[in-house]
Amino acid sequence: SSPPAFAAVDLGASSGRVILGRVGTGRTGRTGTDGLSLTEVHRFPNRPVRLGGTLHWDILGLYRGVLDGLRKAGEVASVGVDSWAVDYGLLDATGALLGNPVHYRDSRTEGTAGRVAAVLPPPRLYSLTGLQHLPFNTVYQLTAARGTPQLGAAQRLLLIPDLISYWLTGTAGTELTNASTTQLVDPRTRDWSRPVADALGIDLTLFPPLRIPGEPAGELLPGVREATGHTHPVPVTAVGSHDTASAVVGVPAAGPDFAYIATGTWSLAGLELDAPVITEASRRANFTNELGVDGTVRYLRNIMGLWLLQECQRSWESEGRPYELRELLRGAAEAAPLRSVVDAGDPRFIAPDRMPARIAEACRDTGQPVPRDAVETVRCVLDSLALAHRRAVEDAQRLSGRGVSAVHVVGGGAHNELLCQLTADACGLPVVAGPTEAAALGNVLVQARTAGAVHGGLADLRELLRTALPLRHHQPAGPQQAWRRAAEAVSAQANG
Ligand code: LFR
Repeated sequence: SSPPAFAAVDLGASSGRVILGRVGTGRTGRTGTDGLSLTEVHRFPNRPVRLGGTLHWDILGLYRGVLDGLRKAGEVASVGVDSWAVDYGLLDATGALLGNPVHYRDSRTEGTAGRVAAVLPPPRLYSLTGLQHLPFNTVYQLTAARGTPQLGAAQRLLLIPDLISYWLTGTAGTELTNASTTQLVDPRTRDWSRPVADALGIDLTLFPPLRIPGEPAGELLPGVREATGHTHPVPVTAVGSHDTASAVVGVPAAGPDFAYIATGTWSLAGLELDAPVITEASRRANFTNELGVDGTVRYLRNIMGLWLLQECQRSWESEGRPYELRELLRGAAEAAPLRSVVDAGDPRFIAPDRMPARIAEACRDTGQPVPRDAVETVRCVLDSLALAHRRAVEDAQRLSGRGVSAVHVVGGGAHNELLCQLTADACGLPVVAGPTEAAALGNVLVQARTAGAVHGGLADLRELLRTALPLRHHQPAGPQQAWRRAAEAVSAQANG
C-alpha cells in the first residue's frame, strides 16, 4: 500500500495552499526510496479587501480555498492548519463570526504603542513576553479594539489557523506557537502572562485552552466531510500553526549550529534555541522569542522580506508598467552592488502602496543615491534584505552566545538565487537554499509523527528532509568589508 498522506493547509499573506505530503519509512525498495514527497493540490490567492476604511482578510474566500483543496486532496490520514500570526476572529456566544478579521497591516494600531507603554513600559513588557515590538502584535490590535461593540459582544477569540480548524471541526483551541505571537504569553512558562493581560485589561477567557503541536484537534465535521468528499472520519492535528514555527521544523539542518531565514512576505531570521533570551540588549536589538515545536524557542528578528519586492511590482503594474520578475532579477544581478541600502526593519515599509516611492524617500533621507529605475530599485531591495539577514544572523549569535556554521534559507525566497547568493556573501557563510515549502513540510511532519508514520525529535524529522529534498548550496564570495561598512551604516540609521 502507498504511504499515508497528510494534508497541510498553509495560508500565507499572498496565497493559500493545500499540500499533500506522503511520508514513508525512508527504506529503499524496488520502487525507489519510500521517503517523503509533497504535491501541491490547490493554490489560491489571498487578496485583502479594504472596506469602510479598514483592511480585512477575505476569510470566507480563504475557507472556500481550504475546502476546495481538501476535496482535491482525496483520502488523507489527517489535516493540519498553519497561517501567518497575530490576527484573529471574534465569535459570539453561538459561535458565529463577529465581523471580518482585520489585516495586521491595517492602520488601526497606529498610536496604540503609546497607550500600551503608559501601563507597561517597553522594558517591562519585554521582560514578561520576550517579544519583539511589532506595531501589529495582537496586544496592540486588542488595545485598538478596546471599547468597540464587536469586542464587547465577543465570547471567544480564535487566531486565524484556530478559526479555520474550528470551522472544520467544531472544536476550539489556541495553538501554542501562534499564541506566543500575541504578546500575551510568557515564553519561560509557555503559558499565558496574567500580568500583561491584567495590565491591559485583556480577558484571557476569550481564548480557548492552549494546544501543543502534535495534539489532536478534533475531526472534520459531517458537513465538511460531505463538502470535501471524505467518507471516513478524518482527524485534525494541531501543528505548529504559526507558519514560521512549521517552517523552522522544515529546515533541513544537519546539526544544532545553524541559522535559518524563513523567507516569504517576511524574512524571519534567527536561531532555534532551548530557552528564551530575555535581556535588555536583546530588546534593544528588537529580537523576539516565539515558541516553537517540541519546546524550542524561535529567537529571531522580523525583516520586511519579499513584501518590498511584491509591493514594488504591484505599484509598477498599477502604473501600467508590468515587469517580468525574471527580467528584473537578471538586471539586478548585473547592477552595481550596494549603491544604496535601506533598513529592511524600518516600520515605514509595513503599510501597503507606493513602495518604489517610499524606498526612494528612504534613500534620499539617508543621503544615498536614489534608484533610477526598476532594476536599480530591485537591486536596492535585495542588497538591503541580504544586509538585514547578515545583521540578524550576526546579532542573534552575539546576543545568544551560540555560533553558527551555515545559514538555511527556506520558503519562497529560496527560489530567488540572487537573494540567496547575496545573503551568503553578506553573511560570509554558506547558504543552503530550500525547501520552498518548508512550512507545509513542517506541518506534514508533525502530523505524520502524531499518526505514528515517523518517529523521533526535530533532528530525526530533519534527517528525513535532508535525504528526500534537492537543496542548492551557495558559497560566500567577495570581500566582507563593503558589507561590514554597509551594515554599520544601516545600524546607525536604525538606532538613530
Ligand atoms: C510570516 C508571519 C511572521 C509574522 C507575520 C505576521 O508569514 O507569520 O512570522 O510576524 O507573518 O503575522
